[in-house]
Order: sequence, then C-alpha cells, then structure tokens
Amino acid sequence: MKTLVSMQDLSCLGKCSLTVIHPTISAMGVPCAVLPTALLSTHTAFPGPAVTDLSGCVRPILDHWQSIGAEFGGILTGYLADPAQAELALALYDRFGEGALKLHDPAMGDHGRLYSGMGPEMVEAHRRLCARVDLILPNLTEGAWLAGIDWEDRTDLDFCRQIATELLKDVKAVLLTGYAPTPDTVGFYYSDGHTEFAHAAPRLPRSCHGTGDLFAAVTMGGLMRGMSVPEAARLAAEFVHRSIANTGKDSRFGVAFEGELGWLAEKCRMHNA
Ligand code: PXL
Repeated sequence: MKTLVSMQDLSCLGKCSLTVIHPTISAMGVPCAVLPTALLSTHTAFPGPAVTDLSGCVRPILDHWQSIGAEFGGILTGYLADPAQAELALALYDRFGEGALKLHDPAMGDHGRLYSGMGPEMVEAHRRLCARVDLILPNLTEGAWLAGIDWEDRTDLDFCRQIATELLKDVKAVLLTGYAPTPDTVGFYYSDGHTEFAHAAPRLPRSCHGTGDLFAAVTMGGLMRGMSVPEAARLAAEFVHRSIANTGKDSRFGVAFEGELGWLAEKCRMHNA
C-alpha cells in the first residue's frame, strides 16, 4: 500500500484536520505521512486560539523528503491557515504529485459563513488548488463561493448541479457534501461532467465540528484502497453518520469517531478480501 501525505493544520485540542485525518486513514490500513502547516491550541471555533504559523518549515521538509527519494501515492490537502499557504500546497503537488491521486478539501466555511479569520482572498487561494487536483470535496457553502454563485440556503439537486457545472469549468471532478433532497436527509452529489450520482440517507438532528475532515479522510482512504468514488463516498457518509451518533451534546471538541474506527477497518478488510 502506497503512502499518502496529508497537508493540514495541527490543532492540539478540538478534533479536526490532522488529528482526525491521520488516525482515520491509518485505521483504513493506508500509511499516512503528515505535513503540518500551522499549530493551533484549538480549532478556530473556540475564541482566541494561540496560532503558530509553520509555513517556514514546509519547504525544508519537502527538500529533505526529495533528498531521501520519498514518493507518495496520494496527496490530501485542506484547510489553509493563510492564503499564502496555497503556494506551499502547489509546491507539494509539483514535487510529489506526478502519478499521485490528489484530493483537495477547500475547508473554509459552512452554513453560508466563512470560518473565523478568513476573507475572500482565501476563496481565490482554494480555487488555485482545486484546479490542480483530481477531485475536490467542498460543502455546498464552499462550492457556491468557489463557483462564484451567491450562497442560498438550498440543498436540492438543482442547486448542486448548478454549482458543479460552474466548478467543472476549472476542476476535474466534484464531490459536494450537504446534498439533502428533504430536510430529514443528508448526503452527497458527485459529477465529473460525464457521470453523476447523488446519495442521501437519514440525517441526525445535529452537526459536529470536524465531520468535513472525516468525510475527506475516508473518501481518500477508500480511493487509495481501490474503491470507486461512489463506494468511498458512501463509506465516508456512513462513517460520519455513525460518529455523529456517538458524539455527546458538546460537540465543540469534535466528532466522536474513535469508537467507529474498528468498524471502518473491518469494512476496508472486507472490501479487499
Ligand atoms: O474542520 C476544518 C478546520 C480545520 N482546521 C481548523 C479549523 C477548522 C474549522 O473550523 O478551525 C484550524
């Protein structure tokens, strides 16, 4: 099994990005290297996190990896602490991206709002990364921003299609999360311009921090294990659903995915049996 590298922030408390992605991908039996871009005391949904920008460490890490002949089968990029970090993700693609499966999660907001500390230049930074990868995984809010479409509180198929059609002018394939044909369901919509599919399942009546990262991790891990996009995305959706079901009332510290990792590992074993 080839190694993938995940380039994200490392948030010490409040599970998201690397602290969600590394254990999940590892449980799927896929070796996961990490490229931390910033160290935060917590994710940014808590007020006033202590942030150390690690941008200066990234190029020396890439240089060293090149000097030892490192190779990656997959690259998963996501949250940027600063729009200028897009350059670092592009350097990662340039140096290690040939032949690697590249996914980008343009993690910058949800429910019509940008995460704290982000502005319109972040949308442009993510657009540049989206244009370079094999598959992007925005939620509907991120998809609308990237597409230059006014966000509306809509989750229907027509809205998904409208966003994807616009995005597909610049990107290869789109897996949009948040598609919900009815208020009590949630799922995803995929299109690469030739094939499309939509999936929705019963929704739990709450949302949790870190679920986008979880969805991206399982989708990436599944693809690395040879699953098709629909298979990997369905597995991701089910894993997220089970994890939300385990999460207590205070979801600020993140989604409770740990107890479901055994289930996920078994699903992967069965797929490759
Ligand atoms: O889950 C996306 C994410 C990643 N990293 C940091 C965040 C968030 C969402 O708020 O704050 C630091």
